[in-house]
Amino acid sequence: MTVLLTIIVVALVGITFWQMSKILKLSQLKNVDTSQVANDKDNDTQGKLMLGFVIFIYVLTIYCFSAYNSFFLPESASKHGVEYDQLMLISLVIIMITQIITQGLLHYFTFKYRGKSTNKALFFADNDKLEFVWTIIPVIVLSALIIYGLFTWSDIMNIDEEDGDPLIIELYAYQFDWRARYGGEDNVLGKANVRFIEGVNTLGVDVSDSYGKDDKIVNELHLPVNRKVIFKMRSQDVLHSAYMPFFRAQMNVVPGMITEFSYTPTKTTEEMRNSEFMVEKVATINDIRREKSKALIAAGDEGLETYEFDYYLLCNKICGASHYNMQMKIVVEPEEDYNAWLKEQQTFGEQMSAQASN
Ligand SMILES: [Cu+2]
Repeated sequence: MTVLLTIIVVALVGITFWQMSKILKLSQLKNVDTSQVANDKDNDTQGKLMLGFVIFIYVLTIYCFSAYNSFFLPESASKHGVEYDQLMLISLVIIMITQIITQGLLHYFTFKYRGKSTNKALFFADNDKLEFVWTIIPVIVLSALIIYGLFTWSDIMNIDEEDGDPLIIELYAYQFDWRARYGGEDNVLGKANVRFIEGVNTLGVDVSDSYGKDDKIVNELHLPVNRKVIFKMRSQDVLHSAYMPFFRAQMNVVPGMITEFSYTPTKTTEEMRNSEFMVEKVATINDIRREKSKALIAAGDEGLETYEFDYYLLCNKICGASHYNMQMKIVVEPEEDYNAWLKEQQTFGEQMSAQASN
């Protein structure tokens, strides 16, 4: 009954507004300009709106840069990341300067030369010199940017396994977790295929391949600082993406093929934790957590733990329900610590014989 009454009331209010608008229209008929052609007043309003719009965009840009600059990533923790950041910065600065000037001019002139019935447009055919200038400048600037970008890209993407003594690690993705496989003593990964997955052999390592026996499969990625790492990526099920923002690294992980990415970490986890950027950031996060804990404890729940920074390998492709939680901790440490950690890990051969004896 209440619903029916509400509907009737809403309908009646609607009809009232409709009738009132008709009366208003009729009463104003003499003063309203119904012409489709813009008059001076229309042009004046549009001109002022254009100017207002560009000012709004500038203010918004300045606000966003100052309010959100704490969300920028800190200095890169990998060697190639420095090049990558420089390319990004140069492109961004050139684009920003160009767009600030051109958008400003575009909107200002729209305002300045807004239509007036007393004005007459100047007939202007063309100007070769002017056209030459505004064609050649973008050509030179864009070519320089593209060539610079191409060189940086091939520098980062060309993986040379012969160069130095790179560490070979397999990153294995599945819904919804990661595993890392180290080549063992020989630094050579045994062959693998998802068809071999059985029991403890969750990565499908080929048991008949002798290179696989000393491989080590772990769920925490440890990297020695300043040594080049080549990641060979494999997916068990769907498309994933290995994302390591602090190292400026991202690569799709595709079922049925091996994708590669390589970088040299230059900052240990400890160094990153002690950097000015991170100390400040962690302090802010912990302030927020402390405030939230107060509310939680008051409601009878447990408070939040104190946050400590760690590098993470994240999945950056929406791969299913628990995609948001698909992550693996990365520990970058001095060579000795890395060697000590690796020594403690069980080899694939040991895992298989443990399964057999069970
Ligand atoms: Cu994923």
